[in-house]
Amino acid sequence: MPDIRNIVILTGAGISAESGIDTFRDAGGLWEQHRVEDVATPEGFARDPDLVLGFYDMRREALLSKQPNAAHEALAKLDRGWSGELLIVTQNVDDLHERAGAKRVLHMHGELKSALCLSCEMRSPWDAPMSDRPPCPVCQAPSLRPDVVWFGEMPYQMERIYAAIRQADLFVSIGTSGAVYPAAGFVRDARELSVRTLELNLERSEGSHWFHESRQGRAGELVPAWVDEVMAG
Ligand code: BV8
Repeated sequence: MPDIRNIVILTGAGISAESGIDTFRDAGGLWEQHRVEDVATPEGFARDPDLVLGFYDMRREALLSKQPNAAHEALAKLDRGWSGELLIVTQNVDDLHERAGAKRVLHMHGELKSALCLSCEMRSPWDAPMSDRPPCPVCQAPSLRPDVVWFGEMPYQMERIYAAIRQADLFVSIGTSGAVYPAAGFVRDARELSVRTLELNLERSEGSHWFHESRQGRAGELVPAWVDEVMAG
């Protein structure tokens, strides 16, 4: 890859699929079992907090038995060995990038293992259920919600993401359907800034036509191969 110094990587549910974590839109995925508006919106939470807390309790509990896969490991290897700028912007709320050893990770849609208190607005590391309304570790109020970004809520650290894209030489999208904004629009922002763009995904996505190059295959195969390629210079 010619003179690549600064890289932004966007990951989606597809990078965790081979770890056994359901994606959203594949057959049998999360959105097949639940309507988005019922479990991933503030309105859904207000309407039925038990349903929403139970949905995230189930996903948080399932995550405890999952392991990073070869794709997460490869990105962690890149993170350790890359002397230029690198930012892994993940739409995923799992912690598999971190458990593989990646450091330069940004969770734009929050994390299953974080709790947000509706009373004191503080965030706390969290890996237990919330359905039993546990006290906030900071203010003790029984008012914790999952620290994830629901539809209609502002994703986290958007300015930092756009700043990284402005500095990037390469934007790589891995395992995402390109269906949800603003993440799905990053490739266009990159193109407008003459950043080179690459997609690694099981199948063509809604945004494939925006990429200079789009490779189809499993992340567990494509990502390690691409990391070796980019580290070889
Ligand atoms: C906002 C966290 C603004 C929670 C998630 C009309 C037009 C355009 C936009 C909108 C619109 N109406 C509303 C909007 C905005 C809305 C949106 O985009 N809606 C869509 C449905 C049209 N967006 C929002 O609301 C966002 N906020 O816009 O705020 C704002 C402005 C001012 C003030 C306030 C607010 C917030 C969106 C965030 C929602 N939260 N997740 C949780 O996890 O429960 S979204 C969730 O789905 C993910 O985080 C991700 O972002 C999104 C898409 O999922 P993917 O990761 O792509 O997974 P998916 O299953 O779809 O695809 C998997 C892919 O992997 C597939 O392509 C598959 O082929 C591939 N794959 C499978 N296996 C493998 C593989 N690839 C490789 N290897 C494999 N083995």
